[in-house]
Amino acid sequence: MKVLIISHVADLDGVMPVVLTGLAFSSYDYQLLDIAEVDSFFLERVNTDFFSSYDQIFLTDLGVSEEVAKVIDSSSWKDKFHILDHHKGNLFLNDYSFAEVVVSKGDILESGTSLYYQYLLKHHATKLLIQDSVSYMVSLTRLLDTWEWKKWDKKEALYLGTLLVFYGNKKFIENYLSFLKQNENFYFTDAEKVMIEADERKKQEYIEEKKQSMIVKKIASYQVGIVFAEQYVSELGNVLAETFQDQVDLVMIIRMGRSLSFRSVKEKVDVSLFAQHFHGNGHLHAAGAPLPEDLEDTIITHLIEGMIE
Ligand SMILES: [Mn+2]
Repeated sequence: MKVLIISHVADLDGVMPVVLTGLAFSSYDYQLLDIAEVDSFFLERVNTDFFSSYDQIFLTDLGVSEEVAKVIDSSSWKDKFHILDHHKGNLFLNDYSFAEVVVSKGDILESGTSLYYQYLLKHHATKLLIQDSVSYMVSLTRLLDTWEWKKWDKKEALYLGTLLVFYGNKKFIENYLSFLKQNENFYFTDAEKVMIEADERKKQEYIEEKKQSMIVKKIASYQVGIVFAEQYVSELGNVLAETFQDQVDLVMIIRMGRSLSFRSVKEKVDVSLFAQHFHGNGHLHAAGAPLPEDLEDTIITHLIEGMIE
């Protein structure tokens, strides 16, 4: 059986499904995409034999637009296709037989990884998949992605996210595939512990520096704290939203060349709705949006126009 897994490039919850795929199936390809790339990935291949060459196709921690969902629905391979996602903006996809979009079950917030793991246990359980080390990594991923780690102060979840940045997606996948095949229990190696500790210090400095550079603007009736940042985006957004909750309703992080991130800690501020102003999507207190394609060009042009002769 040959499997294709398409998942979110941006974080642990997107990358972990690839690791799970490697534990469940012997033959698979993977593709990690940004939200803005998903639709064109399907549209460019739907009229070729690309998808029909696989026995199962999974899309995790991501959704497609209504337009693309319709195209897939009339394709010959729709019965081999499964979407497992937890973004509330994608709930409309549940109208299609191939999608399972679940934000929460009872009071448990789901994540792309946790939903995919449940699916695999139900339909493709292997000895490896049911190991403690695997279910533990899945739970850390869910805790990180839903920011529930905070409730239990489960810092290991954060540290696993740190290791993903440290290794990079490809190396992380290779590393944990072999780790999980050899270890029934999860642990960080001594080298990883040293790295995590050093990174914790670096992160504190980075966050302190960004606190000083936040710009506040009123956007669509909200006071928005804006920063440019490349690293620690989720944690930074949450720290800023918490630290400045008297001044701002939400925080917008501009990650040049990548995306916009929105965070809030206020009960009444739904950043997934705010993100829609920027063609984005997400959850109540954490959302994202693509950047305009011409943004970098616009900035460069602006700089050149401002040049002194
Ligand atoms: Mn996710």
